[in-house]
Amino acid sequence: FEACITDVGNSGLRAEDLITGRMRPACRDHIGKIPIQLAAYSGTALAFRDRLIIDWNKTQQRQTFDDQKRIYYLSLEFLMGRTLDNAMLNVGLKKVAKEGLDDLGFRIEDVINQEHDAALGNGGLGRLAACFLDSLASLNYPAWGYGLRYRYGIFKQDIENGYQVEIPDYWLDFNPWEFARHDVTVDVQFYGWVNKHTDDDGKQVVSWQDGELVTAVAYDVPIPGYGTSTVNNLRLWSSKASSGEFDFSKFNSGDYESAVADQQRAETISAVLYPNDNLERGKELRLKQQYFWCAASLHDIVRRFKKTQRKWSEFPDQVAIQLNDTHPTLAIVELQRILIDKEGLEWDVAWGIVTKTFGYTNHTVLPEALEKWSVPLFQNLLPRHLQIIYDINLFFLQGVERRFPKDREMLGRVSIIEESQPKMVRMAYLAIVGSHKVNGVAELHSDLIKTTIFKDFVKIYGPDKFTNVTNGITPRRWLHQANPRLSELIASKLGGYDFLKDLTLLNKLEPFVDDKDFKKEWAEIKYANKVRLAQHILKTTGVSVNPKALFDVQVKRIHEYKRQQLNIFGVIRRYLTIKALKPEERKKVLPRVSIFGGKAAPGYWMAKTIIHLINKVGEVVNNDPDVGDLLKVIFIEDYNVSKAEIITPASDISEHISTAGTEASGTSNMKFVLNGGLIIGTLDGANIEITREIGEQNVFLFGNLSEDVEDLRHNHFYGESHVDPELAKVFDTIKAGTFGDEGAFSALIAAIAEHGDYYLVSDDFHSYCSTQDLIDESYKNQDEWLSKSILSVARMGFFTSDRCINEYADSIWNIEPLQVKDED
Ligand code: DL6
Repeated sequence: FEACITDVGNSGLRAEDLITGRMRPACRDHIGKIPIQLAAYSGTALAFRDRLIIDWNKTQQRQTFDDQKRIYYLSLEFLMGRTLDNAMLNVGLKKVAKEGLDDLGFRIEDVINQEHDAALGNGGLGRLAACFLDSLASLNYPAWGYGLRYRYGIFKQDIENGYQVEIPDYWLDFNPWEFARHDVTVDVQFYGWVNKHTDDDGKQVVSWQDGELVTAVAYDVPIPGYGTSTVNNLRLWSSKASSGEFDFSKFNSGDYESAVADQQRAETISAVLYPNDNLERGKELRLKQQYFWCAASLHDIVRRFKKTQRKWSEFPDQVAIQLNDTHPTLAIVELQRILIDKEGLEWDVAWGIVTKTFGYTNHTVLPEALEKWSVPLFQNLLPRHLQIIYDINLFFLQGVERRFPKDREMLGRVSIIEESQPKMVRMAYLAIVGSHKVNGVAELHSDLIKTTIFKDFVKIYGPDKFTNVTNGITPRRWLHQANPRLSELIASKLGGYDFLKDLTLLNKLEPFVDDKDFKKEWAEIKYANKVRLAQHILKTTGVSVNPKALFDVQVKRIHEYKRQQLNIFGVIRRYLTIKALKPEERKKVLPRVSIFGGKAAPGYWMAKTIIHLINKVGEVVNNDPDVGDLLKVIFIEDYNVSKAEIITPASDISEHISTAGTEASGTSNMKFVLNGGLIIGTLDGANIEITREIGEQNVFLFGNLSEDVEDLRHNHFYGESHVDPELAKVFDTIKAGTFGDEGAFSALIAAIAEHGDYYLVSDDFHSYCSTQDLIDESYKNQDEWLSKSILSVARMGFFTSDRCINEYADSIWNIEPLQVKDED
């Protein structure tokens, strides 16, 4: 089979060649032994891969020859999803592939569905990185992504008896989109000790000695741009034992375990993605992953720069490195180490180069997500880096002291080292001190970081170091690929697909808002997408849902701050309301399907309890004859990128209901609106800018504002606080055992009723429910609903990740796109 697919890939044959037998007879024999759909997938993928390789090579040559400044995007997560469909669309040959596959009796959808998602990410942060890669290539920026090649991506989620069960996701069985580069390796050092001595010229020499070496092997993934021949590179590092690999003498003498232990320990580094979203746990292996990846990437970047034989002072003119959150902050320290210990630069000269090179993006203000590492752990694993961090801190604090001599307390507040027991390294502070720009990911979030967690740093550096780049999404995947019929309809009105490269062109749809035929087609497409989702739901859950009902969707990681509990409590209230109606009154109720999806971090008990409650409510509601089609509650298992591509185009309303001030941006809000779904949301993250762009009349807003959150929390503890009466009824219903063992949900209720309701579920419940009632009323007027839907899409131009990347390029990276001629 391997030989067979390699044959197809290497020879440039097309999908049909695989099936019709333009290949070695030996390969043909294998066809009978593998599922034929998978064979068709392999053939198609390898044929497209061949095309990409040619452009990829040309792009790399062009970028090297041109020698322009490059951007290196360092992210521990790249949530790429599937590649084949995207590759076919980006190179503009999906139609050809479809026809070819049709002729051979295959449905292109079945072939596409053979691919395993590349799920090297947890949620928004990783998916943002994937959208950015698409935009960087589509806009012809010379750019590389650097990440880790986890053997296991985010776990697969099964639901058993209503509970989440985690199954390993081994995604590498057959992955045609990566190229092992055994010729590109870096030895990365851990542990050991630091030797400082003075050489014969009286110069201090520092070297990091002994310890353990682990080899990083590069795996390259081509990233094709849309409508361009640019194919950028994503380099993922895999760990293996450094040379020597295997101690055969130990093996032969019977000491099998220790013979393989080194090898296994090394391979463990890139084995698993940590499955936490917005939560850091401080485990040594995680720090090892971070350093392993930063060291390998920095080595690679420096190696490439040195080939140009430029002076070190030119490094920041050639290299921009963006830190996707604090996970890659060690790259700052590693570059400083390379420059002073290996290249012999003076500290200040080196530090000037480092700080001009890095930019840092903050993605959260949640305290539990802000990374801190214990000093003793650092000391043991990375002794030289800890010394450098102490020096960075010393010089930084000296500067602060000079500027603010009267504010002694400030030194403790901004120190990179927290004087706790044990002492901790505050990675966000290190990232700020080592970067020339810090950005948040939506306006509110960028303001909040300046006024809360990084307030002192604004005083120290001035406001200009802090900026905002509101997130965006790629319209190629999230409109054209996920919703081809809507994309086609839009193209038919705008005279082509240029909007996929300039999303602001969508505003030309506004005149069609009263066009009856257009509206009819718009509605038909939404309905067809809902039918497709209903089929998926039936197949995967056995529950039949009515596509004419209002589809209400909340799909994202399960987290108390994202408030899926608010949603399910609202669903229970709805259930109670329907039950209390007389049969003739029920006829007036608008049928609704409440759809949930998302993973809980395996150790996050409260999030798992929320999943459990959703499933238990579903079991009761979906089987209650009094309710019938009026309400269905669905939990879609194993939510991932490819499921999002089915779910997003099918929503009528989606929920973005985090406690104000907690969701940095959100990006699914953008995806849903771009697909003609309306949203219910709090004034949080990018909801605010979406509202500004599309108009308040097109968004269902509710809830308290971020500026009131602190006072409300304070009141819960020190003032009058009570549970909203409607919510209290919901709690009584749960406590009565309506949804099974009431004890299973007691912690969820207690968090709100007894422990201070940190996420303000009770405070927002009334406003949430009345807004949901308003949604029911609005949906009944389909004509008006459609107008809102069309207008919203027409005004979503701002939220393309192309705009976002151009902003980063201009205001942070100072890079230019490469001119690409057609004949290139
Ligand atoms: O910026 C991408 C994405 C935002 O859209 C979400 O609002 C935010 O929660 C997420 N942040 C994280 C933080 N994790 N860490 N570290 O995932 O980023």
